[in-house]
Amino acid sequence: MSKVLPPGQIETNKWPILHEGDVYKFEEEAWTFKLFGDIKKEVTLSYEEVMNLPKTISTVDMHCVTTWSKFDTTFEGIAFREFLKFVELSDDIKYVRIYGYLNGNRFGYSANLPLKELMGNDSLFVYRWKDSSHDWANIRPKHGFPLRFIPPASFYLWKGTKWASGIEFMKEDHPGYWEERGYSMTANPFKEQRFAENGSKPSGYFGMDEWK
Ligand SMILES: Nc1nc2c(c(=O)[nH]1)N[C@H]1C(S)=C(S)[C@@H](COP(=O)(O)O)O[C@H]1N2
Ligand SMILES: [Mo]
Repeated sequence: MSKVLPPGQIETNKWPILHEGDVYKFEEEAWTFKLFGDIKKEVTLSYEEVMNLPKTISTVDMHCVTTWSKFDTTFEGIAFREFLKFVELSDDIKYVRIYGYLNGNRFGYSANLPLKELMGNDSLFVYRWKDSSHDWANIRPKHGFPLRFIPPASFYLWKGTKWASGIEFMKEDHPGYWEERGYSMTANPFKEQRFAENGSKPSGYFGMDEWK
């Protein structure tokens, strides 16, 4: 694995916990995953339907905009592209927002990403992980159980929605939760795209930050 630390980042071997608001409480019967937006027919998948999709195992680097980077975490999950089987996308669909839980609202958090960057094995909705000091285990509720997105390493980790609830398909690039609050639409750690190019820098970083 290539170990390239993006500018302004510091390596950690722990997996910090960082998000806004409370931790989602998973109940299988109530859990659904929605595909919606600029598509003809909205699709709602049950937990069982999602878990029956083909699995992918992938080792990725994570780069958080709060300056920590963690290399070589291995995840088991469902590749983003698996969900495209359920929808008919017109050629002008270029962006998605990946939604997740925030303070009682299953769709309260979102992050926008370009569709074409998400077709590889490094673009995964994950539920299990391991690294050099941890054997395979489910990801903990605080990391987004039962399902959380991990973006390719060419995006800062806020694009990795925890407690994922669905994918919105879009023709134009619309900002997600942090992008609306002054963070970068494109978010490439290697180009240090931390903040919006135009407009004022956000006053602080994120809410909770636990180094475990
Ligand atoms: N639903 C949700 N997902 C979220 C967030 C959040 O506040 N809510 N924070 C993001 C941010 S800023 C980061 S850095 C990562 C952190 O993931 P981790 O706590 O598993 O390291 O989750 C991202 N996903
Ligand atoms: Mo973050």
